[in-house]
Amino acid sequence: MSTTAAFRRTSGAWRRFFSTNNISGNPIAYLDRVYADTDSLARGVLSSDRGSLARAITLVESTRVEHQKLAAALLRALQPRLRSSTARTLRVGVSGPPGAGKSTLLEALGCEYVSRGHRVAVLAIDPSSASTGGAILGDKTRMPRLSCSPAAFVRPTPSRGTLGGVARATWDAALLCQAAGYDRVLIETVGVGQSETAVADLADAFLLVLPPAGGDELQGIKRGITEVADIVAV
Ligand SMILES: Nc1nc2c(ncn2[C@@H]2O[C@H](COP(=O)(O)OP(=O)(O)O)[C@@H](O)[C@H]2O)c(=O)[nH]1
Ligand SMILES: [Mg+2]
Repeated sequence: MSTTAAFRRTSGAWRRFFSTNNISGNPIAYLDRVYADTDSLARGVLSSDRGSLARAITLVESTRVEHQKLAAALLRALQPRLRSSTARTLRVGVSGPPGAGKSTLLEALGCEYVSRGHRVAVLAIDPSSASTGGAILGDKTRMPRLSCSPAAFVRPTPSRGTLGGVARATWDAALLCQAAGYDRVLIETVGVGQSETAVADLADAFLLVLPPAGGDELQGIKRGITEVADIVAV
């Protein structure tokens, strides 16, 4: 279904959305402009426009088939920038059980990177509720200073039931941040157990955050998530 057809199907709700959010012009044209014109979206991402980056991430996260085609076209358009920026971009994956202090640590790490002149993107993946499908996307509230920094972009993302602690589109979202000129991409997973190591595959460095008093020395040398960690923070 095209964007326009989708709009017509749900036009009542969308019309209310456009009128209450004061978006002028033809709403159908607005939707087409935002999501179908991948060229201008790509230009927005390349010029580090936050709004364009946010919309581009929404596009790659979408499960609709036509959005996935547009997302692929968008990433193709960004290829030259991605090739030239890979060497200076560092992706750090951060994992650990819920409440271990991942978001708090990322706030400190991100602010330190910003003070050293880096541009920092944080992709914080929040658990989606198994019963309602919703997510509270609360990690951003743990990063009050970083969220307000002009050199940082903090994006909470619902996990939507993907296992391994990362969302399906996290890899693409990290590439978009890289294309937008963020040279430090920090990925916080949903709180994971012992064997969810997916984020280690998509990051250059994997930081495991563990709460203290989690067991003896044997716990530390058990196979699983500790095995793939580059750094363990307690
Ligand atoms: N005592 C103590 N509390 C911490 C530390 N780091 C984080 N916390 C607290 O632990 C709670 C969970 O932190 P959060 O960063 O949201 O954990 P996450 O779920 O792993 O992202 C919060 O109330 C933090 O204030 C720490 O180093 N020491
Ligand atoms: Mg967190």
